[in-house]
Amino acid sequence: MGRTRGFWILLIGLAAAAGSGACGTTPQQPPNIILVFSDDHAFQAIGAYGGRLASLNPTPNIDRLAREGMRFDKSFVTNSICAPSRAVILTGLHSHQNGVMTNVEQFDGSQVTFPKLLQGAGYQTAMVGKWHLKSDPTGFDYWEVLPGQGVYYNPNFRTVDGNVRNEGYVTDLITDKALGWLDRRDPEKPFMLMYQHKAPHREWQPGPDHLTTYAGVSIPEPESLFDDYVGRTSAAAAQEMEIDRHMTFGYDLKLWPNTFRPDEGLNRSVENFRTRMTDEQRSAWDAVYGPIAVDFNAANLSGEDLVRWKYQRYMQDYLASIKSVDDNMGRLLEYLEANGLADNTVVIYSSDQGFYLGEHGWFDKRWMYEESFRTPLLVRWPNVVTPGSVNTDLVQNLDFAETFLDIAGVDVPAHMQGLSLVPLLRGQRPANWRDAVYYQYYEFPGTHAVQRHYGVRTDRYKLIHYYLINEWELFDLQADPHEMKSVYDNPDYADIRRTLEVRLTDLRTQYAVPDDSQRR
Ligand code: SGN
Ligand code: CA
Repeated sequence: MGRTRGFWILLIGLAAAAGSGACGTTPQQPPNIILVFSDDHAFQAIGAYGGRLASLNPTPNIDRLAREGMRFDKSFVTNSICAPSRAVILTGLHSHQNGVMTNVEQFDGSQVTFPKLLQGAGYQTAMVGKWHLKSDPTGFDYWEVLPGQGVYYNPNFRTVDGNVRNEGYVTDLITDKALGWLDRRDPEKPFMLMYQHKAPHREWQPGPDHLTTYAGVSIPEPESLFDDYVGRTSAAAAQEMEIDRHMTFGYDLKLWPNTFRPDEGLNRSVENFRTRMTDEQRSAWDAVYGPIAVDFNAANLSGEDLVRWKYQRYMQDYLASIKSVDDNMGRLLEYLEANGLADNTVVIYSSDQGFYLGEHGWFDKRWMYEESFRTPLLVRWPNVVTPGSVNTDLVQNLDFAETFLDIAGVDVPAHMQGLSLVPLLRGQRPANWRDAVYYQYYEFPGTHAVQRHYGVRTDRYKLIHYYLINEWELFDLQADPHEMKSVYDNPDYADIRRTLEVRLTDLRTQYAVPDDSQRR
């Protein structure tokens, strides 16, 4: 399966002889690949995607990938949660095939993964940062990962030599390690680096450089901040991810001392992570958060005013955490330029899934609704991707493995279930490109109480089945882009509903999805 260095020399020689080197330049070796991957980074919080936050939340370095590469606007996950998304990316298989259906299962690292195949083809491979798959990473020459979710300040990292505490802020440390590995690698061989942030995952702790970046900034609210969940199934109202009822004061909003809601308990307290900080980090932190708690206690808010205040605090910390991700993207891009690597390195930015920034009154993810089903995808591939291009085809994280193998010129195993995005990156849409994507979420009962569901999305419609309670939703995304009113029972949509039901059954057959209706 693997390809040798001799293969590459032959391939490059043939390409040069055929005059097919991209834009007349012949790369020295197969492209390097860097996947810059963050955790819970909503497309709504990336400048290049526009939207209500774009003007006050510039992400200039991440946006460079869109300006110099391709922005995918219909990029989806197969299962909107962390470990499953990562397992899908490594294997090119849906969750029911790779065995990681929820955050609970351990990844079976003996499976075929794209890093192993690249390694076999002569690539140097590395995995740095959030991993979350429990078993030791396989298929990497070098790995250094956060245990579990990791922490923001002074995190431990797991390595082959054990678990080591590092001093500093996690986003900066992960970048230091990624750039350190690039420095140490063999420059004669191509590389593939998975550079994966913890940020901006809950509990959204800003780094020392951005503690005050959004202080006092008023963030626009989404229209559905006070959603009443009418017009959808019982699942929407039964979740536990509301800013109002489920976001905690001590832990999420970092009020300290946590006098407002002592019932949240110590493990829900900012005190937990303050103790891990150095004296210097803690005084900088307290100088910002101390007065916020004092003002909050004095304001004595309730009802909608309280929800609005929580939303602002949440967003200020979430966006500030992203600032460090963006700064560090700047460091990476500068490094590539300074080291002559920019032209022959494909840089991809994505996240394990999207996130709710107050839409439907929520934080977190899990749903097949757009905010969490969609995930950012930006790809810079100099001399191949047209700068500033935008793609609106249906693509998924299921496609990453095949895409990376294709970029490297490595054969794609027949059992993988995605599609290579390389033709789309070249601006050549295959005539038979997929017309629908399949989704399934399994973690129920579980954190945030989102019902199990599967569904199909086409360019315009989305059909969702909450199969344990046998309730259905159908959305016309053109008429109702925010998915506020299901038209499942609307007779005007009867034909569309039937067509989608057939398409859903076909997809379940195509992907060999087993019946999950009895699982509890
Ligand atoms: C933690 C968070 C949840 C989050 C899950 C999964 N709670 O349990 O809010 O949904 O992780 O996130 S917390 O109290 O620990 O912050 S995932 O990105 O890893 O899937
Ligand atoms: Ca996540």
